[in-house]
Amino acid sequence: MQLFIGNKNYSSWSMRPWVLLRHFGIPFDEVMLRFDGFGPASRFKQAVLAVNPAGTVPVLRDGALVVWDTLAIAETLAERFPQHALWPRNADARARARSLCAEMHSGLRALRGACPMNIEAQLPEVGARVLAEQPAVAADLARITAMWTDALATSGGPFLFGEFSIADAFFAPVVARLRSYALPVPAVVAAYLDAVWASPGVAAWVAEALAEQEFLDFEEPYRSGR
Ligand SMILES: N[C@@H](CCC(=O)N[C@@H](CS)C(=O)NCC(=O)O)C(=O)O
Repeated sequence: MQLFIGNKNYSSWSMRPWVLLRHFGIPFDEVMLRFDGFGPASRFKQAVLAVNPAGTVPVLRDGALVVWDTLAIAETLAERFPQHALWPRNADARARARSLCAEMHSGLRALRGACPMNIEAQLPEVGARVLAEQPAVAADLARITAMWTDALATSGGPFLFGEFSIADAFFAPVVARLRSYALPVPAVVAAYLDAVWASPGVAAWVAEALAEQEFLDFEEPYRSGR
């Protein structure tokens, strides 16, 4: 199995399936398609289009089978590796976990737009400013806090549904954003951020993201250099 991904410091969608595979110890080969732009002439776009007609990472390839889009990849992995509880084993918890992932996948756009993932960056003043100036970002933060607080209260933690699952992998890039932009969260959510950051798949991704040391200006609305 090959997983095609983008730069670890920036590629929030790539992070999700990579973290999931690493957390559960599922073997795979990583293929890094470094971002050099997203235009049709970029090396990244040409390389990714050769694998995935949708032109995005992540992509899972196994022989002739190509699966793209994080939700489809997560579902495929859950089906292929039933020995691991990628989704919660309990049916109600699984349905709630799917709802959280679907909301993440299609929503929370204001936060995603204003606070792009940038694992190595520390931008607390930007976080304070966007929170004060953009009510939609504050609304997304309130929604995330409510979702997580509710799931953690029901499961008892330390992860959203007790043990680490696809839901935590889906929100790992949000955890990275809340940390980088120092967005304020209640204590129960702060403990969840720490649990996710310390979990093995996420910690491995973060270590490799920090080692990249590559500055991509088109991914950097707030910094002019490292
Ligand atoms: N809905 C897709 C989104 C994937 C996506 O947007 N990936 C970004 C990298 S994080 C990308 O490949 N962008 C290339 C482009 O926008 O042209 C998924 O869930 O996989």
